[in-house]
Amino acid sequence: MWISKKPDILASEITPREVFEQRREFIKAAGLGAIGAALASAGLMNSTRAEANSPASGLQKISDFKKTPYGAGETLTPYEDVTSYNNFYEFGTGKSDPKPQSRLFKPRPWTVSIEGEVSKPRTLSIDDIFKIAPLEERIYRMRCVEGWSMVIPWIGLPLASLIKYAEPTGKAKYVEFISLADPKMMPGVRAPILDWPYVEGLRMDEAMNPLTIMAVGLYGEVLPNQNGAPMRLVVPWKYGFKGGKSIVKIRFTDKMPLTTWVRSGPTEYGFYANVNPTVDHPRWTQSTERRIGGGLFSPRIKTQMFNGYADQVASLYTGMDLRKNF
Ligand SMILES: Nc1nc2c(c(=O)[nH]1)N[C@H]1C(S)=C(S)[C@@H](COP(=O)(O)O)O[C@H]1N2
Ligand SMILES: [Mo]
Repeated sequence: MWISKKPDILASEITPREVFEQRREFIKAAGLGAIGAALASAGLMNSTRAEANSPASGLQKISDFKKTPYGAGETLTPYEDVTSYNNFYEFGTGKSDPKPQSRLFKPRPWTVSIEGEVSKPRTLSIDDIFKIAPLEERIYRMRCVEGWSMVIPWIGLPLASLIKYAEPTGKAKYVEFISLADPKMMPGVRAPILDWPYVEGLRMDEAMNPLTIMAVGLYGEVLPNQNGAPMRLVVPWKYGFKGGKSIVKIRFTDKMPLTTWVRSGPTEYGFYANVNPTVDHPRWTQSTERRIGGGLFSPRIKTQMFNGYADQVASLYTGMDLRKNF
């Protein structure tokens, strides 16, 4: 994400990707030269997928989850890329900032308050949320708005389960997701980079769609801080910014929430933010994307309508002009 009125953010969104990739390529080249070639020919070096499947992060493992067919057959983005190339402005505007800057962030204990149009407002602990529904692993493409994408094995619960548990009233037409804004643990929040807290929202039917999950983990472990610990939204047919991180409040409303990016740049970012290769961002094409982790010279690939999930979600937007409702 970036916005026109803040040139520092603009710069940080464009340059770091190149710098970051170059540095990674350099590290790979340096590290995998002679030794890597020897190990590979001796069959001792596993593929990135196998390597990525057992992250040596020290984070708590999640063992009680069911694997689902969602996204089976996709090549996963290596764990290292998923957890070191991030957008999380509470921890800095550069893609490589969140990992080091969130080191001291404490995602536990954690409570989430459920309020607004519900039969009874309540506060849940993150452990309660783990128990609302059985956890599932789902492999989804995370599509980011600047033309890059990742394929991530998320662990989470269907948002629909959490919503049913929350018992919204008949007046609830939208759900608002509010992230933590703690200046003590989040250095970015001490600066007026965005209007804190970060706010996202979905229409109720989008929130209830079976594809939408509240993620609590990835790659078989609890979420790393930089990916939105302890709980973040994942909406696979929308641009990445719809996935609010480190959520502390879920509010049901009768009005469309004013989300952070719409507030920052209403002509650039819409409420819906559906992946749509036929509607360009005012300043860049949205018809192609680059898979992160494929190396500097990986070719751009064609972006699919609704990020490839059209069969499941196109009907949510029947009759809507997707140029106006971008
Ligand atoms: N609270 C909060 N949530 C956020 C953001 C943020 O800055 N703050 N960035 C969004 C954007 S622009 C993207 S692309 C995704 C990135 O998620 P990832 O780092 O896990 O890939 O998180 C989204 N959620
Ligand atoms: Mo993004």
